[in-house]
Amino acid sequence: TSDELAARAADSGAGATANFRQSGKTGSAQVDPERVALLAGSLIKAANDLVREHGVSYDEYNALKSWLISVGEDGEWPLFLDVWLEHSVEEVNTSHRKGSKGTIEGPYYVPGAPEQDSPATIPMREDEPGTPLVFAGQVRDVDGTPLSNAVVDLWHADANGFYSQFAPGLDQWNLRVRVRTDADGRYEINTVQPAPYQIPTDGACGKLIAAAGWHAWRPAHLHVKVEAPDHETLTAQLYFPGDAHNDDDIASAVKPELLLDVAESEGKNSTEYDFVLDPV
Ligand code: MBD
Ligand code: FE
Repeated sequence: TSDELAARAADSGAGATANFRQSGKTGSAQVDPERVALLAGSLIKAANDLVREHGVSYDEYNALKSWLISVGEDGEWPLFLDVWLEHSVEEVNTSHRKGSKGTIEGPYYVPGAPEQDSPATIPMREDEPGTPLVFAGQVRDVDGTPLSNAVVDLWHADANGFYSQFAPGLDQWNLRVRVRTDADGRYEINTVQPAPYQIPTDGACGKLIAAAGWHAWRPAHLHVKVEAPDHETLTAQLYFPGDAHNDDDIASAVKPELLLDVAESEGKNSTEYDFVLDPV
């Protein structure tokens, strides 16, 4: 029903906003005033140039004003920014790396998931829907040394496309885990296949998508943060071959290096993916 959809958009938006406020990333006071003047000035100039270039009408200006107000009311600033801007921020800030490619974090990471040694089974419901998936591989330094003291922090949507803590009715750490690599730097995690993710359609972002005639989908993905002492933390997402949205992700966060190679056998999927971390 539309009530259920409304509850979902409100839940995930408010949840993502509260999650960001708690995250310790809200240090805007630390940005150098010269950079604020440069960046805010550039953004304002770009918007004014656009008004002149496209001859923006008062109806369009008021539609923009109304929509921007609703983005905040719906709690969707984290969603909006992570979908339409974070990919460039990620690109600019990881271009020096020699190790594995990463991609955006998105709005639904929560630190502090339960820790397990490898091989591990992610917290899930007894009747968790979806095809079982074994996600395994090795974590190494750029010189090839296996990293035995690394952690693979994995989080993903369930087979209905919902993230725990951002949709009602799911345990706090459902499909969220931190797995320590073994003596050979290897990890193995038993989980289930995530579903493709659709941006909530009834919030401000969904209304923009509908008004522009775009689609609201991200391809199915696993999120990871791979951490090891004295190494840069790698934030990545891994995608499944054949997904209809690998080529037109609304969040522009797919890279060819992030496509998994998945083997299927007796109704179970398995995949191997190695991570290479840059030294700090
Ligand atoms: C997601 O699951 C996600 O990963 C991003 C980047 C944006 C919205 C939902
Ligand atoms: Fe996601």
